[in-house]
Amino acid sequence: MLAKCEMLYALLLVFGNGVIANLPPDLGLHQVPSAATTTPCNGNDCKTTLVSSFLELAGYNLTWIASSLSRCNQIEEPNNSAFIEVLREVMQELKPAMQQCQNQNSQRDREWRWRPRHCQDLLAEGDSGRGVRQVYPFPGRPQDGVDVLCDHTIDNGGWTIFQHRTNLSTRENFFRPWIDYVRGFGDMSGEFWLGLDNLHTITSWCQQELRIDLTDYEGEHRWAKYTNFHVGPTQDHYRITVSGYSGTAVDGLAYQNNQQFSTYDADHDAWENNSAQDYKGGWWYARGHKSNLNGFQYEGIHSTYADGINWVLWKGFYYSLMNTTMMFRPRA
Ligand SMILES: [Ca+2]
Repeated sequence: MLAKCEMLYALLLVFGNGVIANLPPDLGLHQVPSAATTTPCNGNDCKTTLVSSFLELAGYNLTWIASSLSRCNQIEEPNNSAFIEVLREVMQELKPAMQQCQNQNSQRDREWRWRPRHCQDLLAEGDSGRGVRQVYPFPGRPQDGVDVLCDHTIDNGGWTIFQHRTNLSTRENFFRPWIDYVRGFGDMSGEFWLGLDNLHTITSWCQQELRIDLTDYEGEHRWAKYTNFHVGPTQDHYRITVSGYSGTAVDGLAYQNNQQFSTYDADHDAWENNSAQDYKGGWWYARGHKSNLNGFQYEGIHSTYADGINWVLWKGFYYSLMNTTMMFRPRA
């Protein structure tokens, strides 16, 4: 067993002077993760930080590292011929702890990769069709799953559907309070809203694209696609960021872009009135809307102003659509 000071000093020399590349490969120092070895390094504090992070990685506890470092800063430099031998012994001592650490990391990686984060992960694993699947979208919580509706039939698949309206006989009430829109509601075999908390979590992984499909009561279908879609955190009332439109439906979300989400009991719109109350839905209202896909399910033409399932730039304020689907996937 090497003296603590000898070991620490050898490591300080290696990391502090950046000499890893010139050392024999059998020492095993190339296995040290890059974060501990590539930081530009000048001065004793920096050397100490690198050695600390390496020893912590190898399984030594922080108290041991701190007390050893404080007692070992006066040591004499060993002569060059002995240095490699000292280092070889150091690495022999550290290797089992490093190996254990690496095994734990790769086990975690395997479990994480095995669990899909979203529908596109499932598609990559060979999933097909359309249906309810379980995904694990929470970083650092690989055990917590969420049911989502995946679609692999539209536009190359990999979509996570978060909103669906349809004229099936059993219709869902979308004129709901804040807490329902946060948690989600409905039935994925019919009409539903996935929930703002999940929307925020899953759209925060990386850049997402959004697709919206719309059908009217005459059977005409239109679509809108956006290359950038994000839903902000609860503290920002799930603010929407959406841009990069293409499609056939005309851009019905440009007017709602950068707005917070509102419901009749949580008014975060940009208007002195309460849009969610007036337009009977939950949405990213501004001073009103140019789209209202969570509005009341009138069937086609309605006489009341702007409170149906409206996509205004296509059908106006007095026409409620038959089917809507809103879905997202990581941008390729
Ligand atoms: Ca208001």
